[in-house]
Amino acid sequence: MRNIYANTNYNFKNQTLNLFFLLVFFTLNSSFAQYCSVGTTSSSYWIDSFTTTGGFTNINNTSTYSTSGYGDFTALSVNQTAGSTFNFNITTSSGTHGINIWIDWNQDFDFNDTGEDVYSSGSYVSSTSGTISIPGGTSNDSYRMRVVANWSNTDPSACGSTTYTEAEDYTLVVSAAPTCFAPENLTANITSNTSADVTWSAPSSGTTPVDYEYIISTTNTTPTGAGTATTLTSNSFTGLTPDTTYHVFVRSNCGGSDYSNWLQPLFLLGIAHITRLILLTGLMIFIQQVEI
Ligand SMILES: [Ca+2]
Ligand SMILES: [Ca+2]
Repeated sequence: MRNIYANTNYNFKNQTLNLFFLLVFFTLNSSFAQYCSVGTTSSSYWIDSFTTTGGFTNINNTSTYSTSGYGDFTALSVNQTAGSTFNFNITTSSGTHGINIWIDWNQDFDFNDTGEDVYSSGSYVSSTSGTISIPGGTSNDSYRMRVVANWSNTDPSACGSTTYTEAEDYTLVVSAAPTCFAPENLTANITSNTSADVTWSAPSSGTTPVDYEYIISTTNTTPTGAGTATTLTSNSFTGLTPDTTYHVFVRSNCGGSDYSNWLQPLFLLGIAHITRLILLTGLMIFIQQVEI
């Protein structure tokens, strides 16, 4: 009997040890699980812009060439419910590209599974747009979306380093429909080199807002706090610094602590140049670049 107890004890210890190593393995494995790298050996071609419409929150990202051909824009997200769709538009730097988009629906850190190749241009395009469907039953969660454009391949891969490629990663957030929607039609009118008027319109869906909040910033970071409240659907910003990029964020306040997401920044105040003819005394005419 002693031997049996001894063996039982030994087996128990052995199984505990195995379980320990199994847990360590899975912990390490999940810690290091990551998406395959993708990029390029050439900086000649890239994705200029990736925008979405039709989501509760949309992406509006203009970018140039990303270092090594990979742009991590996963902080930017398009938000929509399962069983619905959103639209995308892509423009490229120059020439024509083959373009593919993937979404890692089963969240296993690859883009190989059935249905994960959500868009393929199938041919060379300089810009393209389309509609992506979120399968019904998709769990509310965040999903990796990868966009790859290749100047010399009509069917670029999601992984690996290839010539004339740029890849950009974004996030798709699948969630229940909100009740408070962001304002729409955010537009900016630059009125001088230190001022601009920004207007928006009430959301066409959801609860009618009590008022709106806005924040003006020189960084492209979504606000975490409250903004300046207004019942108007416009605001004039003055005292701005010339030659500076500004981002304006606007959200709806539907009352009862029900706020919309911040509308993605759409407004850049830079310098616009016009050519002004200056007629001096005599017959001399100068051409001067003037900032407005
Ligand atoms: Ca880019
Ligand atoms: Ca997958």
